Amino acid sequence: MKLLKANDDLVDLPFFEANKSFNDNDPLLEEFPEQSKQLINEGFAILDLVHSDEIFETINKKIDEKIFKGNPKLNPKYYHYNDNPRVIEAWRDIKEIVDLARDKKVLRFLNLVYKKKPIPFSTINFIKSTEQPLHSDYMHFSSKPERFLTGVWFALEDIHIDSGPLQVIPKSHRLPITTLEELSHKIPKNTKQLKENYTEYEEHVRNVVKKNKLSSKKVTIKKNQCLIWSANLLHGGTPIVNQSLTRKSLVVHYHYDGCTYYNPGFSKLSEGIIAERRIEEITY
Ligand SMILES: O=C(O)CCC(=O)C(=O)O
Ligand SMILES: [Fe+2]
Repeated sequence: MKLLKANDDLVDLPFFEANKSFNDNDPLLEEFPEQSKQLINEGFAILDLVHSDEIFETINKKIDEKIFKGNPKLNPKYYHYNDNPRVIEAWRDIKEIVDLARDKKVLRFLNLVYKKKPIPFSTINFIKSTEQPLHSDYMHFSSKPERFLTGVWFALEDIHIDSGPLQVIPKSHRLPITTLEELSHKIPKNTKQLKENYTEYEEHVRNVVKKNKLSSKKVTIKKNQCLIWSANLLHGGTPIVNQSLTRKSLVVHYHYDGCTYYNPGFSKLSEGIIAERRIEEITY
């Protein structure tokens, strides 16, 4: 598989993304021996958490109330691949989501891996599979220096194999970052053009996976576990086999202190166009 490109701004990348080894006495290796290895080599890691059952019951109840009785804030329609809602930024109303986004173990792990303070800044809640095609979240949330982005997918119930679990492509985090110019795209002028670009990007990802003969892995983690993926790891929601099954989960995205954040869908770095993004830290 083709690894990082020369122009992938190797300077100042997160340590593990630049293929540098951690010192033997680095607290990361002492505190998280398995998970650090997994993240470095495979691009994702699974952490066990220690919350009470109550927190999951409360979040699931409040999300149901938002969806069925309230007026939930959703991702735009063009980022939905079925009728299942993607509820965004529910942390503003549901304190227990902040508890998960600021989970001490998750923050400690990310801090040790990236050597910068993690900043949770976005949440999405799901009750069923999105069936979203493979993609990297770095196509949505980019940073300078590059690759200071992590996604954490919290299982809010035990995930059933037939519910359309999340899939990941192990080792795909090592692939070069895909950019608008690489796909010969223009900066979109409206959401229709944005969607067209994105659909081509999804096709590009399918081809990359095929060409590199990469395989996919379904993630059936349990309540009180979370899956952590690095910036460029390909992942998506698999098709639902049994429509009666839910797949309650929460994604939190983290950037890191002291970086610049930008939206790559509206940026062209070769022309010096960077669509900077302000982020708001998720706190109480
Ligand atoms: O949970 C899923 O099906 C995919 C979610 C996802 O990829 C995301 O929100 O970034
Ligand atoms: Fe994603």
